[in-house]
Amino acid sequence: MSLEQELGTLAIEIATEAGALAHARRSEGVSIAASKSALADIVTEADREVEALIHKRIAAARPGDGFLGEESDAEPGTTGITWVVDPIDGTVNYAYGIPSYAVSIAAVSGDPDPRTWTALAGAVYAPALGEMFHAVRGGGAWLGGRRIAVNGEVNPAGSLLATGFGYDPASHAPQLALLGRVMPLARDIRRIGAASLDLAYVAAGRLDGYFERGLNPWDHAAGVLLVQEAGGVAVGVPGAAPTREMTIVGNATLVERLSQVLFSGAAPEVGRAE
Ligand code: LIP
Repeated sequence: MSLEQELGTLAIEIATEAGALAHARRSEGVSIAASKSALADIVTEADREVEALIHKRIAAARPGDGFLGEESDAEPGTTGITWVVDPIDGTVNYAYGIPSYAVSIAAVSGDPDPRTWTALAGAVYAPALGEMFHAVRGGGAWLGGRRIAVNGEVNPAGSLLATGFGYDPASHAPQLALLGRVMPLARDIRRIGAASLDLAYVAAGRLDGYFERGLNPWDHAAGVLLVQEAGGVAVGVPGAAPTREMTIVGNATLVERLSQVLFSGAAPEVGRAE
């Protein structure tokens, strides 16, 4: 078994157990533990409990690996592998009882920096929806046992795009301005509320494209690998990998058009992308 396959199998196993815990806690009732960067940026007791479980399982299986989780301090490793974890992505959905939330687990090599790391394996598991998206580098992207792929064409009717907004109210006006620039390329917009699922849905062809500013590394680490292994393209600011500054994914043509609009500000011709 290759290293990628070993990491991928472990990611699926742990995401399955962690997702079951999150789902169980949801059914018991969710308590908000604290707010973080803004009043709307909440963490639940379940977020912390699920991340602790994931951390424990990874440390037992692969002592020496690094850990970068949303709810705990970064832990450098000694093996060159770091696990990048969002225990419950879509926390606000989770708190409100909306089923669009997921456990996102990725294993990366190199420095734990999204500008330079190489993602080797990833799993995005939505327990309330019973869907496990997974990929290992070079092994394609999968939904359970079914191979998935991005939509390879730009639809003349326009693209079904997803995006998201930050927790800080001050970020909303500029993010809405970006959305206004993008609308001429879109047939419609979806705001699912969990970046890992937005990315998984692009990989599965359920969305044509997705862009968002302000994502944390754990929001996109696994989902970007899914998109790449599904034949898609993932970029950040022009010439760079996805980071907090920007994440844009889809087929190559759509990503190029989105990047032009988002960074040049030039609105495309009104009407639909050809
Ligand atoms: C969320 C992302 C979502 C974004 C939210 C938040 P969390 O992550 O998945 O796409 O719009 O602002 O960052 O906080 O639920 O782990």
